Amino acid sequence: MSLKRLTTLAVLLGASCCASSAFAHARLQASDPKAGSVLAVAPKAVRLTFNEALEPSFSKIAVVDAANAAVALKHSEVDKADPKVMTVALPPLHAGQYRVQWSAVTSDGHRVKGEFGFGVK
Ligand SMILES: [Cu+2]
Repeated sequence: MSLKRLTTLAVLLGASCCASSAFAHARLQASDPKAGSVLAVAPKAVRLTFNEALEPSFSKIAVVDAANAAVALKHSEVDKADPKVMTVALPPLHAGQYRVQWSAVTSDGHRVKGEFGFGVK
């Protein structure tokens, strides 16, 4: 069996192992602003909705601008009433491109990271 095939098999096995477990990895299901959106009015917050309840102490949102400089943010908050939702307030944003970089831990304890962009006109 080739190395490539072995790797593919390992990936498939890994995927089926986690998909069938009671707890799933954090997976982003919706965001505000939406990925790839260009907004006429700068958003006042980033709101992310996940597939599972988040562990607040291990989950956070960061935002960087087009020069990859971090936008100064307060702590991200996991919604107490709906722990699948994490938000962070934004300062007034200039026109430009931004990237939201999130990391999230759900009850299975795995850290998952992701990012997406949005623009402000
Ligand atoms: Cu997992």
